[in-house]
Amino acid sequence: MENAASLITLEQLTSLRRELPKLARARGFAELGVASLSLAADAGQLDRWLAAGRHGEMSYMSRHGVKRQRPDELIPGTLTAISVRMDYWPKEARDAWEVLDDSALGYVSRYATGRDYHKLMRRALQSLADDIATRIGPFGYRCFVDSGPVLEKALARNAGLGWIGKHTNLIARDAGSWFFLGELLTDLPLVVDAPASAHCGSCTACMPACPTGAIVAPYQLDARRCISYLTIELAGAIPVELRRAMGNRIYGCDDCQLVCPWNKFARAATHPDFKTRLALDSSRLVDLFGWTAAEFDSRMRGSAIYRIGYLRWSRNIAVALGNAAPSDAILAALNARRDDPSAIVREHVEWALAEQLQALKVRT
Ligand code: B12
Ligand code: SF4
Repeated sequence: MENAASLITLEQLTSLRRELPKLARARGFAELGVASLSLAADAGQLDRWLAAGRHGEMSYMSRHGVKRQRPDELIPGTLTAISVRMDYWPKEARDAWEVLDDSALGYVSRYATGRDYHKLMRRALQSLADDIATRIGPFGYRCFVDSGPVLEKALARNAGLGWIGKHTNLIARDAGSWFFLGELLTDLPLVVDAPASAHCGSCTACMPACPTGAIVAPYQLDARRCISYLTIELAGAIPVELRRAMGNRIYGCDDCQLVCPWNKFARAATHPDFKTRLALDSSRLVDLFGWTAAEFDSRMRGSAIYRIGYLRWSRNIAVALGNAAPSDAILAALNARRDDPSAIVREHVEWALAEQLQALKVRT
C-alpha cells in the first residue's frame, strides 16, 4: 500500500472521521466503526484452532501464515481498519422454525435466500473508499468482504460493532447477529473506536442447540461438525454419523443464531438484493432435487448457492430426503437419480433410500 496519508492534514482527518458513519449509512451499511489492529489474543486462538485441525478441509484458513493475524503484514502500511456491517435478515421469508419442522421442505440459511452479498458489499465499500478519496485525496486501502485472510469478526469487535458470542458469530446489542461484515484496511491514522464489551453472560443457549454439537466449548467451533461447513465447504462425502442430525438443512445452518436471545433485537435487511427469490425460504425437497444441472446454473446464478455447484447441492438435498418422513414422492425422486453421473451423489442417494426404507419399516 502506497502511504499517502502523510499528505493529509489533521483537520481533514478529523472531519472525515466524524463523517464516516454517515457516509457508510448512505451506502446501505447499518453501522461503521474504526478498529485498531491489536489482535494478539485472537491470533493465539486462531493458532490453536488450526493446530487442532478444526478448519477441516478449509486449507485457505492456514495458507497465509501470520498475515491473517497481522493486517499490517498482509497489506504493508495498514494503520487502521474501517469495519462495516450490513443486515441481511429477509423479513418476508417464511418462519425459520416452521420450515425446520417440516421435513418435506429444504431449509436454506437466511443469508442465502436472496442474492449473493459479496459483490454488493464490495461495490458499496469501493464507493465508500472513492468518496473518502474525493474528500482527502489519494490514500492507501484494500476492500475485503469474506474475501481475504482477515479476522473480520475480531476487527469488527475492535471497531465497537459487537462482541464475538459463544457461537462465534459477532453480536450487536441493538441488532443481534444477522449481518455480514466487511472492511477497508487503510493507511489512515484515524481515531479508533473502543472495542465492544461482551454480553453473553451466563447464557449458553446456542451450544446445545447446535444439531451436530459443533460448538465444542464456549467461543470454540469445530468447523468439521458445523452444518454450514458440511453443506458449503466440504467437497466430498458428508460423514455418515452426522447426516441424520442435519435434518432438512440443505445450505448453511442458522440454529445457533435462531436461539440466541439477542436476535430479538435483529434488524431486517434494507437492501432489495436480500429479498428471498425462487421460494428458497421454503421449497419442497423433491422439487429442488428434480432440477437439472442446467436449471441449477440458470436459477442460482447471482446467488451465494451458485458457488457450491450442482454436485454439492444435490448431495445436500439427498441427505435431507433421507431424513424426511417417508413418502412415495421422495422414493420416486431418489430412485430417479440412482444412476447420477456423480459417484458422490449416487452414494448419498443410496444412503437416503436406505433411510427411507428403514423409516417405512418402522412405520408399518
Ligand atoms: C471460516 C469461516 C466459516 C467456517 C468456520 C466458522 C468459524 N467460527 O470460524 C464455517 C464454514 C463453519 C462458517 C460458518 C458460518 N459463517 Co463464516 N466465515 C468464516 C471466515 C471466512 C473466517 C472465520 C475465522 O476467522 N475463523 C477462525 C476461528 C479461529 O475463529 P472463531 O471460531 O470465530 O474464533 C474466534 C473467537 O471465538 C475466539 N476464540 C476461539 N477459540 C477460543 C477459545 C477461548 C477459550 C476463548 C475465550 C476465545 C476463543 O478467537 C477467535 C478469533 O477471534 C469468516 C470471514 C472472515 N474472513 O473473517 C466468515 C464469517 C465469520 N462467516 C459468517 C457467517 C454469516 C457464517 C454463518 C452464519 C453462515 C450460515 N448461516 O451458515 C455460519 C456460522 C457458523 C458459526 N457458528 O460460526 C460471517 C459472520 C457475520 C457475523 N455476524 O459474525 C463472516 C464474518 C463472513 C462475513 N464477511 O460476513 N464460517
Ligand atoms: S445464544 Fe447465548 S451464549 Fe450463544 S451467542 Fe447468544 S447470548 Fe451468547
